[in-house]
Parts: sequence; C-alpha cells; structure tokens
Amino acid sequence: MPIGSTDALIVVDVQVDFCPGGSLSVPGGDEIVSVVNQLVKLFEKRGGLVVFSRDWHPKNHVSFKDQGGPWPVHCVQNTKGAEFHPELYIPDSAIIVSKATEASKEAYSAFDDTELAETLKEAGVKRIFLCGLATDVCVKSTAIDAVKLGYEVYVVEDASRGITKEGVEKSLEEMEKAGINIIESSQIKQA
Ligand code: VGL
Ligand code: ZN
Repeated sequence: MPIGSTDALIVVDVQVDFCPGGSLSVPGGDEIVSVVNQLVKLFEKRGGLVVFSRDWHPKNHVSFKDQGGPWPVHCVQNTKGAEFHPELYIPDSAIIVSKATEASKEAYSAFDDTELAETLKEAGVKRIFLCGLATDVCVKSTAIDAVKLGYEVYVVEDASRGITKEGVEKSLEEMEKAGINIIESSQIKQA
C-alpha cells in the first residue's frame, strides 16, 4: 500500500492523560508510540499530510464527573496531562488540531467544530489513515466522520488502543459496517 501526497495520517489524542499514569489511562496507550512514530516518519518521507489531534478541554468541561459528565478530569488545556506523549515524534510540518475546547460541548471527533475538514480538502487528501487513542471513542468517532465526508478510511489497529476490550470489538465491527478498512501497520510499512 504505497503512501503518497494525497494520503493523510491522523494521529488521535496520544496524550499524557490517556497513557498509563494519566487520569484517563487507556490500557497499553503508551505501547503504540513507537509504531505511530514509524508511521509518522513514513508519511513525512512520502509527502503525506500528518495531523495530530489533541483533546483540549477547559477545566470546567461538561464531560468531567464534577460537571455531571462520564469522565474523570483529563486533558485540561495547558496542563501536563494534555501534552502529547513525550516520545511522540512530531515533525515541524505536522498540523495540530485541538478539539472539545468549549466548556459546554463534548466532541469526540477531530472534525467536530475544527478546521480539519477544510485543511484536508485544501491539501487534496484522498485517503485517511487513523491511529491513536482511544479506538472505542475518539478514533472511532473521527473515522466515522471521515467516511461521511467521502474519504477512503483506514484504521491502523496495532497503532491504536481502546479503553475496554468489549468497546474495541464493538467499535471495530461498527467501523467495518460503515465501510472503514481495519488494517495492520505492516500492510503500510512493507509498501
Ligand atoms: C477521549 C474520552 C474522553 C478520546 C476523549 O480521546 O478517546 N476519550 N475524551
Ligand atoms: Zn475528553
């Protein structure tokens, strides 16, 4: 599967709070960093677009338990927990997309209230490859939105981790039904 200039890699929310030791830790979240880095380097070399999304909440975000939401406080803007994993390779040319920045509104998808769709369109992107955290929340939601926008979408399973095993299984099924291709990083790298 040769990668070229009309391909985009979207790395979803590989942030400190979603990794072990963080406040909303995804099991094995940090295990993906080296494979994600290899993908980022490959896309960079082949002239693909590389995008990093980040969960970027104000401290009184509606998704937090203390505001009546389902999640512990996580990824609060300009805090340690909201930083990208320290070993994540972020090229200078990468695009950073901050999401769920409004206190009163939850947004799982990197397309929700961001400029991502516009950015991809301007760059002439045709295929979107997704990886990151969490498979059963923000990766899924972003992938489904990408398909709705008409893109050919690939989720790189071994470069992603989810919050629960059942959640991941259900999400993979849901994504396949939506026409999303579930692949392994080796299928890209050997190209
Ligand atoms: C996420 C739960 C809450 C994610 C974000 O990035 O998958 N999950 N906020
Ligand atoms: Zn969040």
